Amino acid sequence: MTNRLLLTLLGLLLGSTAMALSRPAEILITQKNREFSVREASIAAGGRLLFSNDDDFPHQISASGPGVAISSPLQRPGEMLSILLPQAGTVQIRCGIHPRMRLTVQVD
Ligand SMILES: [Cu+2]
Repeated sequence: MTNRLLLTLLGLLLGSTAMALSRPAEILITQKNREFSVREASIAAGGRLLFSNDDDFPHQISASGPGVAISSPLQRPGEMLSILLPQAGTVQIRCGIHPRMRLTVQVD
């Protein structure tokens, strides 16, 4: 193997590692006026989504995707909810009370 090829492979390896590290491990998402603060998010595998309820009525979050199948209890105003996303893939989040509240999370 030539030195140039080795350097190229090393560069690719470091580049992909840097990309993986740039994914956040935790994202805070607020719920206000029957909306999630974002409709799309990217997070590292093993990361956590934190949901605040900033409305004055309850929400109820469900999450489905690789390694996650959650239907939360009623989340009352002011309560926080934490959801672990253990595996890479696409996770769909929605509110069981307000069907228009949807969020797609890419886990890498
Ligand atoms: Cu809701």
